[in-house]
Amino acid sequence: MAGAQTALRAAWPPETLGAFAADVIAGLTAKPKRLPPKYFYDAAGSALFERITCLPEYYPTRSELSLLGDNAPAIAAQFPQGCAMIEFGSGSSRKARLLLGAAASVSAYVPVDISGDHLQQDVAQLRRDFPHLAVHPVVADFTTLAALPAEIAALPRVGFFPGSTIGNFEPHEACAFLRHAGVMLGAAAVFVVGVDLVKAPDILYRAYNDAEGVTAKFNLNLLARINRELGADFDLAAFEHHAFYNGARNRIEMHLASTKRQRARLCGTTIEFRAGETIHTENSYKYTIESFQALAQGSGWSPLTAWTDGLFGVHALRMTDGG
Ligand code: SAH
Ligand code: AVI
Repeated sequence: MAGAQTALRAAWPPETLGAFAADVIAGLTAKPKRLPPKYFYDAAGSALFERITCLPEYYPTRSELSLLGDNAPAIAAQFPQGCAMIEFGSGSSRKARLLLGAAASVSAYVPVDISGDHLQQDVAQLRRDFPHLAVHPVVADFTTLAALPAEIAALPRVGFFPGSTIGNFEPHEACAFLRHAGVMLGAAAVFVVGVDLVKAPDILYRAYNDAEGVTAKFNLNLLARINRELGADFDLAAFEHHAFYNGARNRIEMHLASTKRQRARLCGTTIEFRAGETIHTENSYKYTIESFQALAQGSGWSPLTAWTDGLFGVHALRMTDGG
């Protein structure tokens, strides 16, 4: 361990390592070990997430697509004429297409995503399919994004945050993000947020432990990415995907569990693992319609409408005056 401490000091300060390396070293030297879920989404991780959305066990995408498809005209009716729609964590923009198809009021679309290659590919197709729409992609971390494209400065704004990506925040972070989005979207903005519902634990368990093992690959890709980009030597065969429902906290937890006592090297640092020790890679919080509305209200947003099929909720919120 003394060697690891020395190596760790040699690798600091974090600004010399880049944000990814710094976050990985900070997370893997913390107790318990953890990694930020935003790093799942390199090109390989984004492709694996797209496969997850098609799995029979992963109901959230099917539910939300059908809620958006059925209610797009009612949702679009809330949008001001000539508005810009800003989507946070747009992925394939598949869900935005449903709203864009129903909302002639949207004149500009700003997909924001951390996964740059994925975003550029989808934007090219979107421009072909919606030739009258101005599309301004932004490759950025939406939690720290300070400014939106200058081209939409004069337009009223609506926000779109589907997929229950808000569930990947701790509740206090979700509150901070909703406030941050409120500042970016401006007074009287409408915000459409997709949120997965609390439900029977066995349905949740299966959604994150699919029979084909795609979610396991998505989880393990985080270590594969660290090997690829930071030259680490994680033995992927010696880590297992663990996902379970933590009922006390209404969240699915994903971990990578070390199957044996082992060590890995990255950026001059040695990380030691006990047999069975885990890296906590993701939380996916589940809300009731009411608990999410309470969170939104405490974060400067008034609930307008919620559409649900009993599995998933799509919420329309309006910025609370002075919120
Ligand atoms: N909205 C899509 C994709 C959800 S997956 C859907 O509903 O199916 C989560 C998406 O958010 C991914 O595309 C990922 O790249 C992006 N993402 C995750 N964390 C992010 C962050 N901090 N900043 C920007 N994008 C992020
Ligand atoms: C993007 N996010 C809402 C997904 C979720 O369900 O928490 C990510 C995911 N993790 C495992 N499967 C899907």
